[in-house]
Amino acid sequence: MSFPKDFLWGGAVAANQCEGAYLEDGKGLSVPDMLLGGDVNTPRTFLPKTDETAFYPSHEAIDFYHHYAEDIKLFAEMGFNTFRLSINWGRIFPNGDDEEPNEEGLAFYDRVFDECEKYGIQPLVTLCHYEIPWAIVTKYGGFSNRKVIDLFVKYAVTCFKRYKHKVKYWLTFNEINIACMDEGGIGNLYGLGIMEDEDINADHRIPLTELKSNPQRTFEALHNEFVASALAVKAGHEINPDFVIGNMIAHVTVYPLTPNPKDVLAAFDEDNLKNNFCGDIQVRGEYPKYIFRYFKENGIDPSFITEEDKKILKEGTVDMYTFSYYQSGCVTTGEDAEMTQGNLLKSAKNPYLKASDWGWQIDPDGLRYTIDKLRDRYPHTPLMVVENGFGAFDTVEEDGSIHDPYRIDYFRPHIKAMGEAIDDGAPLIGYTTWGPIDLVSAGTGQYAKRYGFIYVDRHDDGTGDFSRKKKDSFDWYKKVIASNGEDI
Ligand code: BGP
Repeated sequence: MSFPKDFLWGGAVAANQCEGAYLEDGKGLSVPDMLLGGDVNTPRTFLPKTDETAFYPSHEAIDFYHHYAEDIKLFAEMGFNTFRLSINWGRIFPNGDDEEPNEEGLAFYDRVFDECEKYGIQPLVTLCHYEIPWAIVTKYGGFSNRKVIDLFVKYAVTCFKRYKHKVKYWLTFNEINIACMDEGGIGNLYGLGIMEDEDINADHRIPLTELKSNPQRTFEALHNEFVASALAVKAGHEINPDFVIGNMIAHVTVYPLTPNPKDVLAAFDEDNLKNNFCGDIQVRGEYPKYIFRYFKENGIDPSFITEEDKKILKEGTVDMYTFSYYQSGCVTTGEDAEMTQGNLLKSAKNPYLKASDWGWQIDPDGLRYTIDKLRDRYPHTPLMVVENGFGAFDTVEEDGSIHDPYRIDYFRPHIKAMGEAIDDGAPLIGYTTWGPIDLVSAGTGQYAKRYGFIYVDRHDDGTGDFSRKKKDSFDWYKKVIASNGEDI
């Protein structure tokens, strides 16, 4: 098992899940600022700003905005040479369509990148990690409006120019394929900034999984996002030819539940729609043929793909393919299969796998299978796993220690699987675990679903003093990085 010498090791966070300070220094509201927390069985809910007493987890999150120096120091102690974070779009353009960017927002990320530089940590920056400014949702209808392409490109160019000498690695949209997953309107809102008027104007809580959606609007908006991403990639390369700009796909690996050829075909189709479609466009620069059958069978008129857009997609292909991997799922055409929860996707339960408390099926072999498949699909494109991790309840012992062997048990075989994939010839260049420090869950809005090597004293009832503590897994990951993946 041999990780390359210059392998990127680190962790990943998103601004809305860690920063807090949701209106500080000129920031405007972004989508997650409108969402309440749920629990292990209940998804996050949308509540228009009518209830001042409600608890919105992103408003304070883990207060990274004021703790970033302490946190980056801890990451450096673990040996990170990369740190994936997102810029909160609403810090830079509070209303999405402001003439001038917000200087205080820009200055915050200067401070963060300078702190990384102090320790030789390369930032890997996501431009949009579910953080579309709320005003873009209400005023423009999110990416269903072509004007938002220009707003995004202006934002991207502002960041590229400002941080040209501080950031080399960029990602355009986090999990762009969330729009193709079937959890109600959650993908529309998080990924595309679309919410139907009836939901925006509701006077009661709406679970994210019950938001309304309209497939024609979804795929048109997703197309606009592909165009925005491609234009940003092109502009980025003009600003600094050394930039490495990637896409980001939520990879929910699927298997047929049985050897019934009908299940095999159903899994193949699902893999194409949910995992491959967006990556194929962003890596190869054109719509794959299989999607037109799906469009036809689902009454989606593809006339939104113009000749000019096709040219833009070709000119804005990505330099690397990055993805999140947490679990796998099964697909079946049978009707009586037991279903399980998952990251964005409900799927049939795999009898060979265990699952987390949230029903996410644990499958390290699936990671090797996925990387090997991507190696063959995109033979000339470097790959990076930019999210992988285990959400769990943690307990703080009386002496302040936190024993989390279950987290190490999750990571160990996943890291091993990456090593095997590298031995199989995969061009894997880096790995950032999800949530190296506890943060707010994207799916449930919980604090109790903890991912970190670093514990944060903050709880779902709004208590806690935000202090940080190392868990047992902290020293374990430090050792893994120090040995370049040998000592696991
Ligand atoms: C991915 C998101 C992350 C992150 C992760 C874990 O889909 O990109 O933002 O949160 O999933 O999901 P959750 O927070 O719901 O446990």
